Amino acid sequence: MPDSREASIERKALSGGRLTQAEVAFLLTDADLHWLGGLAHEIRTKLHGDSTYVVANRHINYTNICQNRCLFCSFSADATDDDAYFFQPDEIVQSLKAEGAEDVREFHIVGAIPPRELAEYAYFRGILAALRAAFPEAQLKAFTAVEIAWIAQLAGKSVRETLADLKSAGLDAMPGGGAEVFAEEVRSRICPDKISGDEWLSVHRTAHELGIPTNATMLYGHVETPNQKAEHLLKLYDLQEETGGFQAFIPLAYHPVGNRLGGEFTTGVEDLRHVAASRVALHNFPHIKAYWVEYGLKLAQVMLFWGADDADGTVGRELIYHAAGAGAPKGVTIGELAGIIRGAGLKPIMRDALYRDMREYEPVGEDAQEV
Ligand code: V47
Repeated sequence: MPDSREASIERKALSGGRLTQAEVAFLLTDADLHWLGGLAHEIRTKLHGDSTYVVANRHINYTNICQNRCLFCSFSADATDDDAYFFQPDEIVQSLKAEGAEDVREFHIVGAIPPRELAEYAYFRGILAALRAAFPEAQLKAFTAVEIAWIAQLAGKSVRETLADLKSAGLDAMPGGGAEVFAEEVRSRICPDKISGDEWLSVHRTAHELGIPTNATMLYGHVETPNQKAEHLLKLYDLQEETGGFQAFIPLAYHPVGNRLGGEFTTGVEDLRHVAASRVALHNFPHIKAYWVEYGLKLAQVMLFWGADDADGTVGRELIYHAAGAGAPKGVTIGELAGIIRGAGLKPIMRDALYRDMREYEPVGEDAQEV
């Protein structure tokens, strides 16, 4: 007798096999939510037990001046807008020193696509070099594939040469932003000026070949179809099979406030389904993040039982989601995050940007709080 659809998915997800596009679309739409969550939790537990990862990190959004102006983005500005800003490397370092970022293990550095008149190649290299010199203990997870493609154009070099040079300046890893949904029909509606899905994948492939681990994302809840999301996840699955260079996948729920695209917030049930479906489809990715900034701390805590094993970090001062209507705090302490994990009966493990230097969180002069 042929496998039921659920049995076929379970077999592949638990013992290593590529799901079909129809199977992934089923997970994203009609699959029973408890069955899906149970399978996602089984994969998470097989990989990590009750370990749940957190990092002391800071988000650095070096500029919001962007020539792409994606319709879903509430963060970007024109150079002439009142809220436009552009930080120089020494300003970034000074403000981080002023707020006491000495314990930070990961800087997450993402900005925009500033026009050629404003930024030359040396500026981007300079951000990495300045942070590396000022915070030698911290790792630099910097620049999405979209930024890397633009920085290479500014440098007048190939993506490979540019990444190799940025690595020599301190680039340790790359974040997963800018992926959105790879399908051209979606990109032409929500981000027509952004690099294509294939170019995004190609930058990540090159990074992996150079020994730079990266993350991946998918922005859902706007104009996309389940099949387009399934295709997106499977392209990521295939690249991971080829290179093994992805560390984490982060599902990103679209936030509709303050942009030209408009629309609705996703529901909590849709969010649970997307995190769980990602865990099952991307069973070859080591980590799935519950990025609390977009979901809020309580839903992110629940996601730790729906496939997520990583609660991201303290974040510091997030701007992209807060411009788009996020209700979560802008940053939390490592004690608060650890308390949320312990409050769920799981074990908080401190990590660095490369998932090294792992140790269980112990409160130091700061009480863990439970949510
Ligand atoms: O690329 C922009 C998304 C991303 C909106 O790699 C929006 O560890 C929802 O990639 N509604 C940036 N999403 C965030 C990101 C990220 C976050 C945390 C960790 C990591 C990682 C990566 O935010 C953008 C875009 O896809 N975004 N505007 C919006 N209105």
